[in-house]
Amino acid sequence: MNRRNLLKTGALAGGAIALGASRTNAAESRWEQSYAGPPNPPMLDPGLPDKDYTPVITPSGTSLAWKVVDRVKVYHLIAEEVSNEFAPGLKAKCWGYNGQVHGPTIEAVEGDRIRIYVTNRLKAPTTVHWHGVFLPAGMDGVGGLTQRAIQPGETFKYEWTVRQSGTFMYHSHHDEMTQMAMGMMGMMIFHPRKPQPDYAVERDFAIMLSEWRIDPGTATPNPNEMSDFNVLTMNAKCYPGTEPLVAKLGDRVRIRLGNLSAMDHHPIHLHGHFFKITATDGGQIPLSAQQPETTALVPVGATRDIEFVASEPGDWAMHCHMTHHVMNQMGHDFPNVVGINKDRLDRKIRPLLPNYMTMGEHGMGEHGIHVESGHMAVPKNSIPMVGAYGPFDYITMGGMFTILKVREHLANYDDPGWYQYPPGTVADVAPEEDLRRDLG
Ligand SMILES: [Cu+2]
Repeated sequence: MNRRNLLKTGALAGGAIALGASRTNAAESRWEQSYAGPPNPPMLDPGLPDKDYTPVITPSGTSLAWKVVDRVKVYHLIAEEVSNEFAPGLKAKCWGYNGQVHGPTIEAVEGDRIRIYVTNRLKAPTTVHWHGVFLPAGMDGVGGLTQRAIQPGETFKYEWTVRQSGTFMYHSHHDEMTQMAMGMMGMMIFHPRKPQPDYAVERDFAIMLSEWRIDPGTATPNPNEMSDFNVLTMNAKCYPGTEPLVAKLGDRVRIRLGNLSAMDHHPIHLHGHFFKITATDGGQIPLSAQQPETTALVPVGATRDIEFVASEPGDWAMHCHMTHHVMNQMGHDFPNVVGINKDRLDRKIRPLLPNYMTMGEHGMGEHGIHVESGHMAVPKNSIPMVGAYGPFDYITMGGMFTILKVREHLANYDDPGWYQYPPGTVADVAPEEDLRRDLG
């Protein structure tokens, strides 16, 4: 039962006198219970995929498998070391769950009784906290406060009845700074038991935003970093490693964004469409309060659901709008050389460092091209600071960048490749006759 229904069925809706009905509702609803359902929700039969809900898509990831034992949905999370490829050319030893970084998306349905076993195969103790979730305090997973830590080799059991719907997250809540920097997090989606008619979408994506410090040439994230993150990821991938979001023209699309970065909020910007932010990890946003946006700021420790109709064919960028968050392994401790002729400097340094090349007199966009064309060596296990070749030219973005691919015709939702632009619809060199006519 969502908040609106709770209001409708509660005594207050019927008791409101005509004159002050809206004011009474507003005043009362400010003090509604701080959870969507009753305190002891009835346990319902397990909600089933494609019958009670449409499973979400976790680009570059999966949902956690479950089985039913005596009407209870049973899940098994295994915390362990996992080698993660952030993008071709960059791998690191991270900590994740069930062989994945981040952990698989956990899906359930309002009213489900869920039992989650957590096995710790790390060498360090850990716990799992269920972020934004209403549950008995002893299931909250805060190391030291609500439970003792799960020691290496131990398996703990978490169990509660799902009394809400929406987009949530899970993450380690023991030695948070280290364990979350190493990747120990995942998305958690509860589908409504009786969805409103407008809940259904054709494409429902879940994306976790996070940030890492991995020095070029090393293969372990550095959890001690506080400000200078150099690998910015969506589902633990940085562009060009991110999987595109594919939609058919006219599809209703929901993107569930979560942010468990150590230190940074991310304004996620979508090209070619507007969307509405329909929910946070606190619940649904009333229709009357949803405004059209093209950028959703996702603060650390929060989720945002954005929804829109994929109404324009094309390859549309979706990325964090902080420009340093669409860079890969960028260092920031070098002088500003924009506009400086660096040839003399390079000639002086090359006898000492044969491959030396000062970068940046025309900006950083050229860096990836130099690397890919072999002019410039990068350390082993590192990626160029910027993106990859696109259909026209070099895409000078890496990091927290992906592509929404909207197509008129699709046989399936596999990556359809680059968009084929209708003739005459691509910006290009202006023809002489146009220049004469319009600017002459
Ligand atoms: Cu960002």
